[in-house]
Amino acid sequence: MISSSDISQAVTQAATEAGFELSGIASVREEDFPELHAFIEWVDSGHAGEMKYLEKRTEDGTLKRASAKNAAPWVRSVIVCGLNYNTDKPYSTQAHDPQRGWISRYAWGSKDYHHALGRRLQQVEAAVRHMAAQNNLPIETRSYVDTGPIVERVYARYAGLGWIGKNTCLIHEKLGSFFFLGVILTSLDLAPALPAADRCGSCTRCIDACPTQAIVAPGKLDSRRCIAYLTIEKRGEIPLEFRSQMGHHIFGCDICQDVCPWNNKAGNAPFTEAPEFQPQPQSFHPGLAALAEMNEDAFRQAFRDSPVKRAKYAGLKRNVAVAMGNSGQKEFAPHLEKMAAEGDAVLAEHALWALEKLR
Ligand code: B12
Ligand code: SF4
Ligand code: SF4
Repeated sequence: MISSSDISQAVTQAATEAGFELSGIASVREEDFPELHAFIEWVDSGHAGEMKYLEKRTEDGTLKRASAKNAAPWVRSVIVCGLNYNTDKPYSTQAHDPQRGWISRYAWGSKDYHHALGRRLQQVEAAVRHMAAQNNLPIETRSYVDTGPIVERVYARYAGLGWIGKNTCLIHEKLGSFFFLGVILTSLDLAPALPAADRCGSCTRCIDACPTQAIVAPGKLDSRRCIAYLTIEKRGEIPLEFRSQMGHHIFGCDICQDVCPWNNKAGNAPFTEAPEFQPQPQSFHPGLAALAEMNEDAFRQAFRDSPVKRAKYAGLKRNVAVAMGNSGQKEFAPHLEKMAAEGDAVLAEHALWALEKLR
């Protein structure tokens, strides 16, 4: 009879073979996870903004994400895997070319991370199912990369992959925080890992560096103020109070990770060799003028397999207009005038704001 620790070891081996740098197992003793209670308070305080999918409820009115059992009543353990996406390119805090916009580090690759992780997670899932079959163990599994109602960082913490930093990112003491998470829910009762110790200490660099004061308390982020939310998730108008602070950001934001000592220590934040995450020219620090001139077909073509498509054509153009306004480059005026005349009322309003700012 195979033991729970044999299975845990086999999971680690399968995850390593699939290319994951990190893996671990969390229990679903969620009554012991205070972060899930914090999630409920977070939603109730309105911090999710327009991301209504985070607020979905079960029939009895509880938040779906408050427990993995709402997604799969049979779940006994959660396997969590981490995949490094860091590459050998500067941080946003080191890039100052006013002609260019900043796309967040996680979106530079040739493939969307859902695809890159999903493919590897399926490999781990197949290995676990195979092992269960060989040992006549009945098994159910289901894997998610952002695609299920699971607060992934909480399970990652209890699976020992790292601690949740004051910037709310999961941090590993060697890998830093530039890695994605994927989870496999399983009906097997596996031995859980020990959670990693919190190593933020007295540091507050992320809180101090956030341009929009979105980290309202350690480990608590008000999405409505976060540039990642404003540039990716928010449709329609970006509130005026945040536009100037958005700087050169046109998709996502890395500042609270770029300043984190765990991504800056010598020997930390190693580079990935995964082919899917190697930076593509259209995504790494792209020229703003070329993006302003892009039509919808060119946008679809350039970002077909990239996370950038989530912002949609209208959203990216809107963000480009704001970055142009913040650039101080008067030569962008003709591009902005053209955007103001494209027939999209939201884009026109942002382009006019930018023209005014440049004047
Ligand atoms: C919604 C979402 C967002 C939103 C909200 C982010 C947020 N911090 O809540 C927005 C659009 C802003 C966003 C931005 C980003 N995201 Co995002 N996002 C998600 C998503 C889909 C859900 C997260 C969620 O439930 N948020 C709600 C909050 C409450 O949960 P949480 O942040 O996990 O917070 C827990 C801790 O803060 C904890 N906690 C920790 N310490 C403490 C201390 C105290 C005292 C208390 C009370 C609580 C507490 O309590 C919370 C749980 O209740 C997850 C995928 C998933 N299904 O989990 C990806 C995910 C979190 N995102 C990810 C990434 C990569 C990003 C960006 C880096 C992308 C970018 N560069 O633009 C930024 C990072 C910004 C940041 N500082 O978090 C990765 C994170 C990987 C990692 N190493 O941490 C995830 C896991 C996706 C993935 N599968 O890899 N994201
Ligand atoms: S991602 Fe940017 S805007 Fe959001 S909390 Fe971090 S530094 Fe602030
Ligand atoms: S910058 Fe400092 S406080 Fe913020 S997550 Fe990193 S170590 Fe923690």
